[in-house]
Amino acid sequence: MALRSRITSVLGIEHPIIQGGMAWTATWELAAAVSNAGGFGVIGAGHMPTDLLRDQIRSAKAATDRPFGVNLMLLTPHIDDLVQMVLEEGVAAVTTGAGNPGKYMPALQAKGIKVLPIAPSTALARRLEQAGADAIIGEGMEAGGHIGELTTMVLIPQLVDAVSIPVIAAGGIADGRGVAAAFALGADGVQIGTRFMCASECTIHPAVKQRLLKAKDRDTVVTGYSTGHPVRVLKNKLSRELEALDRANEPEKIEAMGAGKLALAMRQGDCDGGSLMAGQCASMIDEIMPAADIIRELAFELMVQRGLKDSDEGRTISNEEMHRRIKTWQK
Ligand code: TUI
Repeated sequence: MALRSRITSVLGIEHPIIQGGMAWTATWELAAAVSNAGGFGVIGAGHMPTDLLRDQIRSAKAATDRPFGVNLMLLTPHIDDLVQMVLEEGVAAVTTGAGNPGKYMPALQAKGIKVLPIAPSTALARRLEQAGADAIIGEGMEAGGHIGELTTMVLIPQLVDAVSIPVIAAGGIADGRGVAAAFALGADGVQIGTRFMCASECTIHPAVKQRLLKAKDRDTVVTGYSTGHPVRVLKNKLSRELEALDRANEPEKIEAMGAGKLALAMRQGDCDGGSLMAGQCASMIDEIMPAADIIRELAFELMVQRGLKDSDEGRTISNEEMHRRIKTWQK
């Protein structure tokens, strides 16, 4: 069962599901598994050295014939080198976070690389559309890691009204109900991060996966507001220390204390001293399963939510047809 939308055509994928390109978390193993299952796998570059990201891209290419992408975190100091290397290696698409990728867009697109920037506001989305973005990923503040101010529920419909390119909804989506809700808000697809942290193929430390499985609804907190780069994490010893520094308005100390802490959690499994970046929907995850099963489950739940039967339309239905049916039901 698959739902076609504008984004499945743009990216050449089966399901309108993009995997979040999480730094120190979304390595080639996860990206290849998601792409092999018909979604869009994304390697998270974060602060990764250029040669390591090059190796990651080559490993993903060896593991899948399907399209996959790279997420570039624009705050990283060697971003120009990373872009240059991505231009040399080639990937199907680049997603970007934490800034405006406008100046890199012409070169990437000249190589046939689609650009899908993450935008937390309508103003930035409009600028990115004018700069030629292929789609916009609207990320609500339910998401993990570095976040904007608006919730997914409020951001997505406004983005859909503000731009005419496809909008991907991100932040707080962990199951088929969330995917269906994103489509109801007018999105053409979803980006899912936290749920894929609990994919079998995700290479983060097993201790972090166990923390995610144990998380309850109020177990995340946003730290670092005083730095201008607020970050959502699972509550732990580090987050409490960072909160105290936030209250004391000590942004430099927060930056210093946060350095290297994401890798400490994700790679070494330090769940007290490390930064456990994760979205609010961590509490909705109760099982570690292969990425292909996650995608199958999301696609099935989406179809159930939308009242489709397996036999409908040769098991595939377009977004336009879905909207036509919804209108028919309403009459
Ligand atoms: O980028 C993310 N999530 C991230 S990046 C990251 S690594 C990091 N670590 C410490 C501090 C900062 C980052 C962990 N999680 N999500 C996408 C996202 N992009 N969220 C918010 C934004 C964003 C913010 C401002 C995008 C564009 C933007 O533009 C400002 C402007 O107008 O240039």
